[in-house]
Amino acid sequence: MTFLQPRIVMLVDFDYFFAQCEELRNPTLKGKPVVVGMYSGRTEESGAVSTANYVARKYGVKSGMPLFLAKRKLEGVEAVFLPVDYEYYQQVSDRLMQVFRGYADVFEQVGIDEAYLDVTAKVHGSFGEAKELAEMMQAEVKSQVGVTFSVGVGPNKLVAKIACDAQKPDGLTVVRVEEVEVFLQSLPVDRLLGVGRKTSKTMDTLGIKTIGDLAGFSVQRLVKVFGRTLGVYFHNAANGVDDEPVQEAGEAESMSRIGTLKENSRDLEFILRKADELIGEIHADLAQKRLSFRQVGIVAILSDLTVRSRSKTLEQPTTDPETLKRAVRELFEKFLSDSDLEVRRVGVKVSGFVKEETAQKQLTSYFGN
Ligand code: TTP
Ligand code: CA
Repeated sequence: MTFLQPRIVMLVDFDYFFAQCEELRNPTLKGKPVVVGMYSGRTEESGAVSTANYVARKYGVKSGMPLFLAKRKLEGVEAVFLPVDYEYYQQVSDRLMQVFRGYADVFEQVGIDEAYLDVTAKVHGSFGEAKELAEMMQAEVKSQVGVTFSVGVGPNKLVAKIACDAQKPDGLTVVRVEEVEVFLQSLPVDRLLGVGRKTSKTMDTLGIKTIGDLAGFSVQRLVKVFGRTLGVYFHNAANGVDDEPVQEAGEAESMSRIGTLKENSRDLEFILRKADELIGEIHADLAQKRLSFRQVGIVAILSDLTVRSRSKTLEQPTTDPETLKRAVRELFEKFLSDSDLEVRRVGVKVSGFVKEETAQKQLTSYFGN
C-alpha cells in the first residue's frame, strides 16, 4: 500500500520540432519533405540531419542520419533542406512554454521541445479531466500558435514520457494507474530511459526483451549484473514506479562558487587559476544533477570591496568544463581591461539550466557523424 498522494503528470513533446518551426514561418513548406540539417562545413554535403518532418520520414529520413544519405533517400523528390536556426526555434519554444506554464500546477521544462506538467490539483486528481485538459491545450495551441505537439498523461513522469512516445504526431495517450502494467509490458526494454544499446544487449542475453520481462525478473539478479543503483532503478522503472517530482528548473536557478585570492591581483593567469578550482567544483555539482547550462557569469570583488559582475550567453547549452573555462577567461579578460583596481575575491556562476538528457540528444546528432 502506498500513502503517496496519487499524481497526474503530463509530458508535452513538440512534433518534429525544428522542421515544424520552419513550416511555421514558411507555410508553403507544408506537404513537402523538410529536412533540417546541421552542416559541419567540411564539404557542402557533410553534416547530419537534426530532424525531418513526417513527410520526409516516410522516405526513411531520420535524426542523426548523414545529410548525403538523406539526400539520396529523397532523390527525385521536391524536398527542402534547411540549416539549423537555433535562435528562432528557441523563440518559438519560449512562446510555447509560456502557454504551457499556464496550464500546470508545477511546470518543468526539459530542453527545447519537452516539458512536464504536474496537473494533479488542476484536474482534481481525475484522469478524465486531465484528458479533456490535454485536448483543450492541443486545440488552443494549434489555433493560436499553429504548432502541434504530442501529450502523454500518466501517474508519474516515467509513464507520461513513454505514453507520449506511443502516439505521434499530434497524439494524446492517457495511461491510468490501473492501466500501467498492461501498457508497459509488451514494449521493448529500450523504451525505458537509461536502457541504451549496450544495456539492452546485456538484457537480451538474460532473456529480457520487453518491459514486462524486466518487471518479472529477479531484482537481486539485476543488482548483481548492473549494481545496486541501476538494478533497483530498472526494476522500479519496469514496474512503472517513479517518485521523481515535477520540479521547476527555471532560468532563475543558478549555481555559483566564490573564493578569495591569496593576494590581491590584476594578473589574469593568477585569477584564472582560482577560477579553475571553482569551475571544477561547479562541474562536479552539475554532473551530479545532470544539468547543462547556457549562461556563464563572473563576479569580482575588488580591493575597495566593490562588487562587479559580467555574464554571457552561450549558443548551445553545454556541460563541458572547457567551454566554461573559455567563457570565464573571456569575461575576466574583458573585465580587467575595463577596470584598474586589484581583485580580491573571484566568483563563477552558471545558470539557464537544461536537463542533460535533452541537451545531449541535440549534441549527438552534431558530433555523431
Ligand atoms: P525530438 O523530440 O527527439 O524529435 P522531433 O521533435 O524532431 O520529432 P518528434 O515528432 O519525434 O518528437 O527532438 C527535438 C529536437 O531536437 C528536434 O526537432 C531537433 C533536435 N534533435 C537533433 O538536433 N538531433 C537529434 O538527433 C534529435 C533526436 C533531435
Ligand atoms: Ca519532439
